[in-house]
Amino acid sequence: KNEDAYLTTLRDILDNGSDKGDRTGTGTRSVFGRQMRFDLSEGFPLLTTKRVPFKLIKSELLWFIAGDTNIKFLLENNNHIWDEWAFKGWVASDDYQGPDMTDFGRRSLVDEKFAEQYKVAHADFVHRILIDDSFATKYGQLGDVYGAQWRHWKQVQGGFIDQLAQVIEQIKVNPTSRRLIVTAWNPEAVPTQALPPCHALFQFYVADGKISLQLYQRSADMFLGVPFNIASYALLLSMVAAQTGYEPGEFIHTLGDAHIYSNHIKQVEEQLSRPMAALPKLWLNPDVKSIFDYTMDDIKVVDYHPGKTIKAPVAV
Ligand code: UFP
Repeated sequence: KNEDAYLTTLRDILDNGSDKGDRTGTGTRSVFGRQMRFDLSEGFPLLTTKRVPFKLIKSELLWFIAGDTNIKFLLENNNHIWDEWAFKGWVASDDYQGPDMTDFGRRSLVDEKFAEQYKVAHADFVHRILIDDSFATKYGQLGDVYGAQWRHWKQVQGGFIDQLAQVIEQIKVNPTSRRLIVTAWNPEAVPTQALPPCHALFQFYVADGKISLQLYQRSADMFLGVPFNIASYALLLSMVAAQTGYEPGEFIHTLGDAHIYSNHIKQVEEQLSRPMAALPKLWLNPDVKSIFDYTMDDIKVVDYHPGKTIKAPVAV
């Protein structure tokens, strides 16, 4: 019930996880292969044991659904969750003339003077994306991230596949299908990607008037990433349900490497000590007639009464 599935998995990792090194050099406690189930009839799974910023989840999902891969839309919505990936490209380019930003993520955690330089360079970058269209076109572009894979998957023989439009059409005309899949994992692209897709593949399932969604997430930052991922896919499921005429059933979150970073352990303990509140409700504007037509105002979470935010450093 509520967010139990999430909290139980956190506890499981703390108790049973292996200490494991990782790409970022931070170190993790990790388990392999877990599953969390959220029945959407019990409420919308936006965690209540800490505040999760739903606005960011909403704008990011609308950005994916639009097939957009340029951070400009996110910045216009005051959403900075993808900034680092675009910033990386900018500071590595010949056009960048500022102080050396190599390894900016880790250095800004340990070096205060550098952290200040990074803050200035980052603010300048964001500002230029917002005011300069040609700069945004060149340096706001993230390449093949979710929006591209969901809406315009590149075919080997040329042309594109709109996986999201196709899967929604298939749900409507062939709801018993066992092939209702959208994939983001492209082995040809992976070697060129700064961040290969974490949410690699999802599948829909229709029975008893309800539609469910299962996600396979290959790598799961349980404290910072996963609360976003749960809400994002629960929202996607709710939107697809609304557009295909089914009730939302379960969001099933299957995890590959499920980890807690070593610098998140204290925060996790804090969260586990907190009481759960009732889950909020989701409101979707019933007048919206296509998954591609939702705007920020058409999606709202109501009766959300979470505990305070818990801050933790992001591993990049
Ligand atoms: N991560 C998530 N959810 C996401 C996302 C990233 O948990 O939606 F984009 C985390 C998982 C991991 C890191 O800690 O980001 C990605 O690193 P790697 O590619 O080495 O798995």
